[in-house]
Amino acid sequence: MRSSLDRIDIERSKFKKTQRLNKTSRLERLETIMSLSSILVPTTPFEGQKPGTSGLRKKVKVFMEKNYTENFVQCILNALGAKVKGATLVVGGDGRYFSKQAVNIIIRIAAANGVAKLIIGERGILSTPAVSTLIRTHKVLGGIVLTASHNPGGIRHDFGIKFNIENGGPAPDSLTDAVYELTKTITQYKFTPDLDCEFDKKGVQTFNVDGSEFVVEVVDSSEDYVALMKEIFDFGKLKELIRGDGKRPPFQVLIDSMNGVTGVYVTRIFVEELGASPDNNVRRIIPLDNFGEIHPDPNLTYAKDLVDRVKEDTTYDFGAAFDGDGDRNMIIGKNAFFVTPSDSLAVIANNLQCIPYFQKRGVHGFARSMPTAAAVDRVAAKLGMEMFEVPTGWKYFGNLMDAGRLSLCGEESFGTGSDHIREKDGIWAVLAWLSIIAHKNMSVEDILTEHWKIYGRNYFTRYDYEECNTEDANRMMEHLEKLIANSSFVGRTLTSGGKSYTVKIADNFSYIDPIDKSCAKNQGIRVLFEDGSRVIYRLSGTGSTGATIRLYIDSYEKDNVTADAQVMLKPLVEVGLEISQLKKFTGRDQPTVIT
Ligand code: VG1
Ligand code: CO
Repeated sequence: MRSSLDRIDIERSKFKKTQRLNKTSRLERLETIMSLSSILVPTTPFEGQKPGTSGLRKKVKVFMEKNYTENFVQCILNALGAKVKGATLVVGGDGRYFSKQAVNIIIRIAAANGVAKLIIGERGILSTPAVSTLIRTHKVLGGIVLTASHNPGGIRHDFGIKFNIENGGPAPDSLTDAVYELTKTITQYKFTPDLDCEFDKKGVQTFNVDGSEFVVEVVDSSEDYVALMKEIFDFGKLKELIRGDGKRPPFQVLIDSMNGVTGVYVTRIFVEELGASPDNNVRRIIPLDNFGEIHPDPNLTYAKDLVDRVKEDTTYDFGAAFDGDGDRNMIIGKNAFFVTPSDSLAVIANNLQCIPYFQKRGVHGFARSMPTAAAVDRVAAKLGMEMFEVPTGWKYFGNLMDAGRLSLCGEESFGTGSDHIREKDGIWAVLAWLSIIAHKNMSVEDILTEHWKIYGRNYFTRYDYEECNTEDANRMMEHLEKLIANSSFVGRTLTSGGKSYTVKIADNFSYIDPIDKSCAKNQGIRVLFEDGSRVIYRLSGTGSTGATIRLYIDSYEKDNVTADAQVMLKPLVEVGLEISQLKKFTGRDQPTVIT
């Protein structure tokens, strides 16, 4: 048995060793033993800490208010209950303004609540898909993701916090509802004020907090994620595609990280692994805490810069962009030929055999969010695959994946992913597309045209009216509710631009999870027409100011598949605006974003 004096000696020698290590190389394993005590800090509730479609998003200044972030983090831990003691959590985000302060707050609150270990991305940087990967590979209780995703960053813009559960996916409604309830009554949070912990470099630090060991492991932001991508895809083939292989010239890609977190992963995967040129094949790959003052949202409006470049420089065969936290993707082909996310999902579904992961594991069902165009449904029907329609938000896919009934899913909002993790995954989607291109040896446009010839085409567009007056938006939704409740609405025919649409079904979408039977109500007004076309109205759950109205238009054409999308969709858009009286309620005659 060692005496306590022996133990003190051991601690001392460890401490000296640490100091030596600190002096010689801060990159080396960093070990600190320090005895610390936690305190209880009195606080009062804040209004409105209600997580939306994907976490709590507010202006940075709101998160900076005294105790605002602390309250919310404490409520997450309270909602998890006894499981928190001795647990491990992953922490990281897209590196936007206020991330480092938030990581420090989380470290101090987690330690005080008896969390045993935090796994933190270097400098607090982890893409949302990388957080999901780490939770799964390390088999931990969950992760705290610091991001407002595609919302702009910087001191004047947005910050966000969300919690992901054990399976790596966003917390279900039951948990976020519990967190929200707790935020209304919180009176104190636990805090370890003297805990100073660096997370700029890889290494392990050990602390003693209230007599228990508390470990912080700072990990490389991309290591586990890159390893996973290498298991899923054939990197040898992808490298041949990008570099050219003697028979084929290099397939010229332009990958745009939009100054978001994916820069870290794009550098590792596309430049270092697949041999893409750092000068010509990638852009905006240094993550900036304000995203260079752009809106890091990969769509035709906010990624116009990429679209213009690919249009101007016809040597490019392919372009892709991601959002701030790396879970969204946009795909374009030569001359900036645009692939709608709904079509992207359908094409990937139709070609999963090009990807080694699915060759090995088989394919077990597809899903899409309700407003996503139904193109993938046609692929599912042809392949005899189970097909699910869930509410907006990635959290609704998780249970189906865990139950082994879902392999591939997507949302019209530029989200695509598979059951390799429990988040949508931008880089994965691009690698999936490149795998399909390498396998089929066809251009993006030819792949789409071939697909439409087989399945017909779901022309799709989404009109966003951002930052509307909240009351106006609510009144418009109430008007729609009343309208569809009227028994004469079904059967009514609406005409515009020489086209007529007869209402077949109209409802407010609700969903019962097939696995845990939980029910999500009021997920958006659907108007479904006799010919299979659809108009959908929802209020966004990710904004931080006012209300954003989303109008989704999905129009199916069996034969006329290569017409101009905006021309094809105009009549149905007009019908959608007429039904909702959007202009009357909001005063808006133009959307702020069209995708
Ligand atoms: C939007 C999208 C939704 C997506 C969500 C989170 O939600 O419509 O499809 O899952 O953002 O994406 P809403 O409620 O604003 O329509 V992200 O990239 O924030 O994680
Ligand atoms: Co995102």
